[in-house]
Amino acid sequence: MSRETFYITTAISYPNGKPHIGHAYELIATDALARFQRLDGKDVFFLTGTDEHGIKMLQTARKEGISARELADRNAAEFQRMAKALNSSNDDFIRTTEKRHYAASQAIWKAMADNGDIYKGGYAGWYSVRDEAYYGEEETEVRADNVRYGPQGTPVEWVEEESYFFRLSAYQDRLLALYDSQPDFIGPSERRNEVVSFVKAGLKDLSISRTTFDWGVPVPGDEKHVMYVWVDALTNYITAAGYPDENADKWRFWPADAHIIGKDIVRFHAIYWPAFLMSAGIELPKRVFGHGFLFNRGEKMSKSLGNVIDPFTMVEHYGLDQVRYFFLREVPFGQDGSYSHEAIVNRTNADLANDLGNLAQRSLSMIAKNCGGVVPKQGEFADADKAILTQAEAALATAREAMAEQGIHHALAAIFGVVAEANRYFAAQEPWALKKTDPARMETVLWTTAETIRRVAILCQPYIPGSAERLLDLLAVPAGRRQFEHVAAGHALTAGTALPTPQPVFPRYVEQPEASA
Ligand code: ME8
Repeated sequence: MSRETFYITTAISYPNGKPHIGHAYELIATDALARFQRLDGKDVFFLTGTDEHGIKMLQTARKEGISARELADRNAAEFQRMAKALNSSNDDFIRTTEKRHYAASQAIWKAMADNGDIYKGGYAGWYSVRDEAYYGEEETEVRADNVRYGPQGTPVEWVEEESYFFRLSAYQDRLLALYDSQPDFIGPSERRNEVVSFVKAGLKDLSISRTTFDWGVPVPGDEKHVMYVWVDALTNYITAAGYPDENADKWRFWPADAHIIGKDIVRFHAIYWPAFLMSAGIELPKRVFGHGFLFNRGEKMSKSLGNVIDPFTMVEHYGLDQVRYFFLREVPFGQDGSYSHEAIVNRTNADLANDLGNLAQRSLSMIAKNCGGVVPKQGEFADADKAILTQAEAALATAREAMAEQGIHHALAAIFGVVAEANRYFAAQEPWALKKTDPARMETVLWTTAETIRRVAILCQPYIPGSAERLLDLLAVPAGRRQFEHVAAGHALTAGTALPTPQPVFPRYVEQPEASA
């Protein structure tokens, strides 16, 4: 029987600059969501990539005295390097300048045109180069600096050109019916409410081609025009699934289960994208989730790092799983969050180094010293043993529910709730004192602790994959027994299994003396 599929995407990033922390955040979160479903037995396709067309790319390239393609090549390589550095498990990396993407973009254009939804007209309006979007006059304002700004706070200019239009206005009722019949289509609910009121206010037809530059996908049949960058950008999600070849192997993944994007581009994904797909007769994605924005709290991260730190420097300095853990645990997914040196150090030292790391190191060292370096024998369980083992097993169901609605921080809270409880258990049972008074009971306590760590480590894999793998190695858990189905008691540690020498997995962050300037 074929497994259930799960298709998840990030936004595709503009490679007009190097990747920043916001890009890293989105990729880490989406990676955790993808890994979770893989560990839960699904057939997963996880896509990320770069959005390489549009006037913004051209302008940056001109400023740097290179071609748009050179700029795209250089920075797309940086985005790919970031995906590696973050241990992202994406199955594909799409670049919108690829041939396969031109084919898909032109195919969806033709399908929309065949449906009667594309017509030629003239366009004049307030255009923001930075947002790659036109705005209505009422959405703009002239500020004290005498410059007109759009709703995202970026400058707009008056642009007039011949343009093809998409009949977005014809989709108002169908979109409202979609939000109504599929309340989960947009998350979190604040984002949903914004979109619903925006659409209720009425939709204007959308200008979807440009003639003032040629850095884009040519409009089929009228090559003087290139497609508006958002038309081709959104299409990336079906390009990677093999569109327009509906017999492609990857087409089984469409419709996508979730598009994970930032809150600033929810409108494009929850209004334009479903309207394009309806017009082209293609199934709609199941969910669009807009996460929050990350802000540096404004303080210095450290003297040696300076204020602006890129994802590479951050990972090098704090450690990859520390960075992943911090963002996923600290920022409620869907809300804005801030980061600072102090917050990263506090969070990772408390949860990873102290709670999980110390518990593993202390219990495994005791096993190495007192149980001959093999998994100890569990005797009869006391209530306290049963309680912690049950809590560890139950964390899977809690995490599953939370992850199904992108509640990444809720899942981690449940898992690290088990870790906190296991620490209380270990302290209360005092296995070191049992060594003399009741060695059999000591073995049961150590077994219970190690087994709890096994369950927790399996559950931690989506978030801190490298460290979770090292913990599972220390417990000699075979590679084929690390899926979520193996959290269950039936796959528990077996007494007598030889264990490797314990090694600390989570180093404590120690403040380094700052070099004097
Ligand atoms: O919007 N915190 O590209 P992009 C969190 N090419 N997320 C952030 C962020 C921050 N400070 N800054 C940006 C685009 N993001 C388009 C997408 S999709 C078909 C086309 C998020 O490079 C942003 O919200 O500006 C978006 O989801 C992603 O990073 C890429 O942003």
